[in-house]
Amino acid sequence: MSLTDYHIKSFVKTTEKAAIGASLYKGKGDKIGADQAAVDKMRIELNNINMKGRIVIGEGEMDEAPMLYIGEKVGNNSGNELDIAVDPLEGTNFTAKNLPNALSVLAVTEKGNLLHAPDTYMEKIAVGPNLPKNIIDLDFGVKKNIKILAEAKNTTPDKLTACLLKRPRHDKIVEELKSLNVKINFITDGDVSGVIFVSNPKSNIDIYIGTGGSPEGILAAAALKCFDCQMQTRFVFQDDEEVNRAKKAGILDLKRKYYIKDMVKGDVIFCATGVTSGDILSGVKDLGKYYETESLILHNSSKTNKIIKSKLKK
Ligand code: VTB
Repeated sequence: MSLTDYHIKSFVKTTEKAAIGASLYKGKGDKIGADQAAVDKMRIELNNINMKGRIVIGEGEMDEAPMLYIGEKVGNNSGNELDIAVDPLEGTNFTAKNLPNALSVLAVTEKGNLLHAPDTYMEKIAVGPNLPKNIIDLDFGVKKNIKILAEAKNTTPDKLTACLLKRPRHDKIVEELKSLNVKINFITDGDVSGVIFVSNPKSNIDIYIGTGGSPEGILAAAALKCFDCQMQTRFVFQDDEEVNRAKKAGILDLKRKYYIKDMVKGDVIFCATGVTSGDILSGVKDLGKYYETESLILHNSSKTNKIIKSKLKK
């Protein structure tokens, strides 16, 4: 096993430090400052880890992001070759406005095992565990997916809850959900958490649907892989520039539908630390001499799935 306890400890410390950095900006109306603080802290921690790491999903292309850009080498250049997807602050608005569900997130695989997703939009659909394989499909459309899901869960559409980002581009999906009386749980941002909700019976979310950022899609896929959930995605390109970016990233079939196994191969570690308190995790607490953090740690091959609290000295 090449992703070990050492990696789990080191990577969770990375999201903890990034979350603490961002937490200093809670409610200050400065989403850029919050993001920058998370990026700075995350980068310092990543560079302490024994690995030959490479950022595959990051803050942007080399020319647009000075730190944690796609392709940036991280780690102390010893140990395994690893590929890393980072979202130092998922929910910059949440942090700036001190709203729930801001997280610091990353996922790690061995080199070559993460899809190099360009920073474009992506259609996403996801459901929880213990359902027949490949039950949902982006091409079925909303109504068919809902009906199949209700049948598999031995219930009716009106008993199901769908989670989606509140955006005008989702009006048609909302209309179709309403026509079946499906309950809707809107989120304003943060579709990494939105997708992960399907894994958690306490969240009562049966299906996640909609279009959001593709970097967030890959991170969510990494988490769902560890929960044995299902997800399907497809890139949405808005112009030629985005198509070129995708081609540069090695995407040949632009209309391809991706399953989790196509986005995240082999073993994976996923870590998320709460910045503001939310449905999955508590946010960073300032305890005077210490910060207390809460993190979700998932590791596919060791079947690790736990939430830990840490105290970090100031
Ligand atoms: C999502 C969500 C992000 O962007 O991907 C969303 O996860 C999609 O973009 O937290 P639009 O805001 O353009 O709809 C965020 O909400 C912000 O990066």
